[in-house]
Amino acid sequence: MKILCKFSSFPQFQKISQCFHLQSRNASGNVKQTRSKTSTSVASAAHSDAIELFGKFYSRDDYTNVTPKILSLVGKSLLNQINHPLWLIKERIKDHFYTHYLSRYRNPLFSVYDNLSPVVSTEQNFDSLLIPPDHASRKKGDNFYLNQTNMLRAHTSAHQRDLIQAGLNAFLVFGDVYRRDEIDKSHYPVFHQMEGVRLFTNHELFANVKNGEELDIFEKGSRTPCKQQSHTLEAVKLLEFDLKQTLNKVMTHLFGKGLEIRWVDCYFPFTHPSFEMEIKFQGEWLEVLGCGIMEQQLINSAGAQDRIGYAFGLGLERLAMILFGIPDIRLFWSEDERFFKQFQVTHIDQNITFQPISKYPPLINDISFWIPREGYEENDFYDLVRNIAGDLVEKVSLIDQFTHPKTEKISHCYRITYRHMERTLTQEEVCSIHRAIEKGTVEKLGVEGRF
Ligand code: FA5
Ligand code: MG
Repeated sequence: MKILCKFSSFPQFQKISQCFHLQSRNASGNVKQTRSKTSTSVASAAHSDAIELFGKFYSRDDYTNVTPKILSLVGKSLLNQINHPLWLIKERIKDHFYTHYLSRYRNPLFSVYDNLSPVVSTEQNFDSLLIPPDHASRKKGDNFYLNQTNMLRAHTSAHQRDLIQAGLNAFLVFGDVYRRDEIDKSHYPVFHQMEGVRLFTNHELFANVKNGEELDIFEKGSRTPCKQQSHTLEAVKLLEFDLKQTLNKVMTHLFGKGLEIRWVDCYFPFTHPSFEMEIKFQGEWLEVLGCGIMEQQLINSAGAQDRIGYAFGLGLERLAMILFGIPDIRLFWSEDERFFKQFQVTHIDQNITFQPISKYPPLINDISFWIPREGYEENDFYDLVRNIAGDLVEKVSLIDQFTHPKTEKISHCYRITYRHMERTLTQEEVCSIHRAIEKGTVEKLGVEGRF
């Protein structure tokens, strides 16, 4: 394993604790320790005008929209809890990269980070990736901001530029990421991603190609102060091939052969071309990762202008759900022993046959209201529901909306499915939660109830 001591003087790297997984398993994949207790919260709201996270204070402003519920999940570090399914999938992916990708000196090619702080600047999360200032992905409605300049990372891509700048050519970053999103069995406001980046020099890219020494990664003479260097077609094609092959191999390592996958063209502002991989799961195509050839301007801004490369971001819950047959994304946050016991392995490659904890019956309640003429965001409602009902909510869906022909007021009707993962809910319990949601929508979102 590569340990990045040379970067320890950089403040942003001080939280790296690579020793954790050294203790957790030896080189042949045998697991030595048992699962540690869930860590306590690292957030404190002691200061009402500031949020404290990992011992630092962030003053609130009109951008602050992070909720107490979300803050209570920061620092849970599911990825580092031995025998958690996300830890297991991380270990299997690391093992694959450590075994199959070696440097000239037979060291692992990819350096691995799994403890970078999820608190990043908006500059890291967006600007460092050349995401334009007015891009939709910056919306307050989609992200958890601590204040105008700091946020909980929305993706592990937030670390790309810094790690390239620190001198790395190949790395993997595992981390928790935070998004205000819809609520259903495959979406949760906190989930986990693995970022991968690999850069190549001219020589490295074409080393195994016939007459490779005659090929170039950059078009000749095309770099001017106004125009960035452009890639040659052969370089892009080779990179795309290597990228897709690398990711196909990860999937074969995790799932074996016979998995149904497909590649879909898509768009990310910081990669071109870009792709997503989808896997057939329970009869539907589920997107599991995004990837692409990195924009040269991004690589240049990190001081690696002699190299080109690609990046990828995997959704770890989605992979674990498919691999172990976990039916609902909320289960990853369960503290139920019956869930964890099933992932206790003595070797990371041990087969797991997950027995779903029997599903308890759902209770369904609808809520309708007139939305205010301005300033209403659907994600505000989803957050409110999550804050009040927590993990008792399985799904919230907008089932009806209409505009009153005379007043032009808009009405929304949402269906809330309540279900406890570990027991049957009573009608009274759900009723009182539902009433609290009704009250909250009126008080906090300024809607006019139709209850
Ligand atoms: C991204 O986050 C890009 N940063 C990925 C990337 C990296 C592209 C490097 C190019 C280069 P996206 O929003 O699609 O992309 O998320 C990546 C994966 O995270 C998805 O494919 C999905 O598997 C998972 N994911 C996204 N949203 C959620 C969610 N709310 N809950 C669980 N998993 C999610
Ligand atoms: Mg995507």
